[in-house]
Amino acid sequence: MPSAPIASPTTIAVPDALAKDVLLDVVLDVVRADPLCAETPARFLTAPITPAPSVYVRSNFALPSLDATHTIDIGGAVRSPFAMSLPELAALPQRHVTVTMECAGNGRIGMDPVPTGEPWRFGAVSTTTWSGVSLRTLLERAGLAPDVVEILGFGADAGPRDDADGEVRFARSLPLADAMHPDTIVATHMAGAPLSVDHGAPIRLIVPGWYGMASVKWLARLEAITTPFAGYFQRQRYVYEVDGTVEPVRRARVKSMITSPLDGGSCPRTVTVQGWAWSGAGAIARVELAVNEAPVWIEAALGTPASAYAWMPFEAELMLPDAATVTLWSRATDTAGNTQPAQIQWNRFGYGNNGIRGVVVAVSG
Ligand SMILES: Nc1nc2c(c(=O)[nH]1)N[C@H]1C(S)=C(S)[C@@H](COP(=O)(O)O)O[C@H]1N2
Ligand SMILES: [Mo]
Repeated sequence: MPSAPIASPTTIAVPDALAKDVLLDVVLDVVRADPLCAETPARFLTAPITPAPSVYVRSNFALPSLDATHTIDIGGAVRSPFAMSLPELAALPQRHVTVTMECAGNGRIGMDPVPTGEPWRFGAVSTTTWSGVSLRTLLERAGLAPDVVEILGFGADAGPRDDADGEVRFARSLPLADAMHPDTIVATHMAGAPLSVDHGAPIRLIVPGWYGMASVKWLARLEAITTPFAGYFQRQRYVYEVDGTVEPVRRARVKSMITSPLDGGSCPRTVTVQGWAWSGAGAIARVELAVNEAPVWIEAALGTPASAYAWMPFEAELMLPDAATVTLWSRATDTAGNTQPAQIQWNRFGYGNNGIRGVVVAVSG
């Protein structure tokens, strides 16, 4: 039987502290060192598939160290609860999904005033291929009770929080329909290699289309539940809180990002502007570009995304005005009819900033 060994240390997790910092600075922009929260640097965001060492990392607590004997428990409102080992998972049919995953806090720094939380700029988004077993396969084997409404995933990580009593475990629930989608997977591999510790070794959930918090890392237990989960990371964090009303963060809002020319870089007056657009609510229908404050939006050409869950490439050749610097704007619309807003509604924890963003470039020649 094929086994799924734990990842050997990647460039992210080298033993020597100094070497780790040096390597990290090359492949990731570190937002917080411990636990690691780090963005994909802008120069790596031009690639359709993000180089594996530069896939962004977001961890709330100290990393649990799980070994190859780790098993996950599947239980709750099911006919036959069971535990599953890594070799058992590896023996089941494998599914590969190429996914653009974005942290709900990506772009928090662009909000005014900047809410509390990790000061993410614009690189907490990456695209890579995850491999594992459809969550559905495990749920069908367990036999769900007819009144199950959500599937709850527990991570093996926990820690104290300022606004909660005792230790809080990372746990998130998914509506049954999303949990049963064949492309929602219990993943053991990223970019063809066993998961690194930072990305949730040895097992994590991957939920295409949802902001990253749904993709529980270091998966320890799956529980079928008959009433909606109301835990800390479901009702106190990863919620849009506006004037005391709270709405859970779910699928990724429609968004776009100009990757070339680079924000803060330079380009000639005739320039091909390129970037990515994505949405958790459907495919991308349109991307438009604008220069400075001009009220004219120019339709960009769309390319072919790496998968139905991966960002859509766009590009347009523009003739820029004769000015020292210009601001380039992009605005995406998805097939569900959602368009990026000029101004997003501020929310307490700074999630879901999909407001139209301008990149500033110096014009040469
Ligand atoms: N157990 C656990 N799972 C977790 C988290 C965490 O802190 N603990 N962070 C979540 C968040 S907020 C995001 S954006 C993604 C990031 O996944 P990555 O670090 O592999 O990019 O993991 C999610 N899964
Ligand atoms: Mo996140």
